[in-house]
Amino acid sequence: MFHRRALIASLASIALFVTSPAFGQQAVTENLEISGGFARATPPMARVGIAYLTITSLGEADRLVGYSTPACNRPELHTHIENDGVMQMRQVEAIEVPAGGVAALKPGGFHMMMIDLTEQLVEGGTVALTLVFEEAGEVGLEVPILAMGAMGAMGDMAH
Ligand SMILES: [Cu+2]
Repeated sequence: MFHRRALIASLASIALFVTSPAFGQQAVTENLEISGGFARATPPMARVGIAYLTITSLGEADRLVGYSTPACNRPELHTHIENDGVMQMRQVEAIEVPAGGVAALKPGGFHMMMIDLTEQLVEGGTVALTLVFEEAGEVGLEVPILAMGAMGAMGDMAH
């Protein structure tokens, strides 16, 4: 009985998300909440784009192991490391979402690198992302394309 109520409650929250006028920028699973996502606009001939989002664990740990998007041919997960005072990007196998904690993909840190773009990312548009988690499986959402250099709601470091 309790289980069924919980199921109905979670279905209701999914319905809320789908009918939201905000392009489904948030996604919620049994264990994860994905919010604050955005991509940065690119110049016309750019080959590479970048997207950020925040993944919150509602209980269990999980790992973001990849993603796909129609916007590029080579989706990679990256981090930034400082090497002799120079910030460099490095591909990572996965991004850990700690139990009950947050994995923040944000300027200066972890990010989704969209290599070999199939289209220009135009400010005001959206990018469809399918995140792939070790436990939660595939989670789809659509993130807005903000201005070049956009920092998002809580960014405070340069890319
Ligand atoms: Cu990168």
